[in-house]
Amino acid sequence: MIHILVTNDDGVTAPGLLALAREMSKLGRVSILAPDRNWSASGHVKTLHRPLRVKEVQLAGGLSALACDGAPSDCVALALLGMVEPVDLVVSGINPNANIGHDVTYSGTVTAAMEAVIGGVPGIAVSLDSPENHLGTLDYRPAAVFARRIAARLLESGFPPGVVFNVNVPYLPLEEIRGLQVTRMGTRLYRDQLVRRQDPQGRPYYWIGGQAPTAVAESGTDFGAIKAGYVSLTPLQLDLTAYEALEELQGRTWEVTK
Ligand SMILES: [Mn+2]
Repeated sequence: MIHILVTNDDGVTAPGLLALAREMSKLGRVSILAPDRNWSASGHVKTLHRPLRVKEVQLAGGLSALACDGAPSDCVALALLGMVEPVDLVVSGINPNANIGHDVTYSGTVTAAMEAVIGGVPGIAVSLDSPENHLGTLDYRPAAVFARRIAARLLESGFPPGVVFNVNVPYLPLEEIRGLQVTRMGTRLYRDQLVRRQDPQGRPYYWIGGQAPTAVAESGTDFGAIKAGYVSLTPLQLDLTAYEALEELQGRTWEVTK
C-alpha cells in the first residue's frame, strides 16, 4: 500500500485539506503534516534559524494529523527527512484559490509540492478556482475527487522525474467539469496597489492592496482551461534556466577580467 503525505498552506484545520486527505485515503495510507496556521503566499521557505515544533492534533471526523509551526515546505522537508514513514507521493491543498501563472512562485501550496520533488518524491499541488466574494462553505469535493483520479492515473502511468504537478480545478459541480487539459503556465494579471495608512501615532504603514488578480484566458494555459470548465494540469520544472537566453549569452564575448 502506498503512503501519501497530505499538506497545505492554509493550515491544518482548513476544510480543503480534510477533503483532500479523505479522498487520498482511497488510494493509500495517508499521513497529514501541515502548518498550524495560514502560510498562503509565503513562497518557498526553509526554516534554519529557529527550531520547528510539531504536535499531534485531531481533525474533524477523528482523523489524526501533525501540525507544525513551520512553512508548508518545512512540513514536507520534515516528513521526507524521516518524521513519518517513507512517503511515495506528496499532495498539497486543496487551496481555496487558483494558483496560475506567476502565482506558483508565491504559493505555499505549490512550493510544498516543489519541496517534495527536491526531496525525490512526486508532488502534486491542488487548487480550487473559487469565485471571488464567495459566501458560505466552499464545496471541495469535486476538486478532491479530481485530485484523487489524477494521482491514481499518475501512479499507474508514472511520474516524469523532476516534475511538479500543478492542478487547478474550476468551481463547478462534479458532473459539470468537462475533463482535463494538460496546460502551460498562463499570464496572471496582478492589480496590486500601494495602500498607505496611518497608525494611531501618526506613523505610516503600508499594505499591498488593490483588487484580486485576474488572468489572460488563453487556450492551452492553466487559466484558459479552468475558464472553459476543464481541470488544468500544468507540469512545472525546478530547472529555472532560461535556455534560449543561455545559448545567446554563451555566444557573446565575455571580457570581464579587467
Ligand atoms: Mn492558501
